[in-house]
Amino acid sequence: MTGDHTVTVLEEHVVGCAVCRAEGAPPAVTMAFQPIVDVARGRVVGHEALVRGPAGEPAATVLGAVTSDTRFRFDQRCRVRAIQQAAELGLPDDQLLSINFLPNAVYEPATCIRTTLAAATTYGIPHTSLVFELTEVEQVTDAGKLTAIVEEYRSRGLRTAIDDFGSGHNGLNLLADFVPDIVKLDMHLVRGVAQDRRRQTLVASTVALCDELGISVIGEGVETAEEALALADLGVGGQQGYWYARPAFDALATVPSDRLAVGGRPSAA
Ligand code: G
Ligand code: MN
Repeated sequence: MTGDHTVTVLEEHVVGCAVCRAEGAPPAVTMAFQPIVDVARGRVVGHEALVRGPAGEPAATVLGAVTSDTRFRFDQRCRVRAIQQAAELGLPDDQLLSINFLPNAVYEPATCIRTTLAAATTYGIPHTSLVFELTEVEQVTDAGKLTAIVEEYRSRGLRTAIDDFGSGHNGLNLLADFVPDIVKLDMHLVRGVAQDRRRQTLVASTVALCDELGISVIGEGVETAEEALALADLGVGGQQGYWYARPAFDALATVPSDRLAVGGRPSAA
């Protein structure tokens, strides 16, 4: 398939980066895509690319096979794959493509982004459609580098998000170092939010502080109508989770129309 050939060419063309070129082959990956809904506008505004093994193995299995000798190329491979597959599945120009990245796998921001942008150009995905999600699995070892990455990405019209906000290493302290475009609420805050005053307080406070800083909020892992409605009432404008659609491989999943918002609130159907 020409797509695979192009991925290999792009990966080998990790322009000027000796770090990537020196690494061994990372594990093979494929991507599943899960839609992100804007509940006020009642429409899908983007898709998150979620890494899986070639036979659909879960993300944890794939990530577990990444070593310190392959992490830079692994990160590059995931970005290129996500862009290639999203293009093949017909991502519309006005929808975002959200890609997870390992901040500690960025060696030199300007060089590391070049392969990603080359892939976007090759596959016809507008650079401004790309969102980079900073995952919480690793502590960012160098806050100065993180700021440099975000500034480099922003100067190229790309968006950044803090993933799993509230869990692991992705807490308030990250916002002290840089302001992303998007904060994604960890699903632990979302689970049962409709019945839980404490979670409601945490979500409302996060929305308020994000409003103040000009950051959009997306709730992750929304599984029920009650969670969807409670989040909408708390001002969480973006939502993602099994309630809307499960991650899919063969197509960009659609969201049943009765689950899209009506008048700023998702329908309870
Ligand atoms: O860490 P990150 O948020 O990028 O990963 C999200 C993970 O959660 C993915 O592996 C995805 O398949 C899974 N996921 C997506 N939606 C839901 C959901 O509604 N409930 C649960 N339990 N998991 C979800
Ligand atoms: Mn993510």
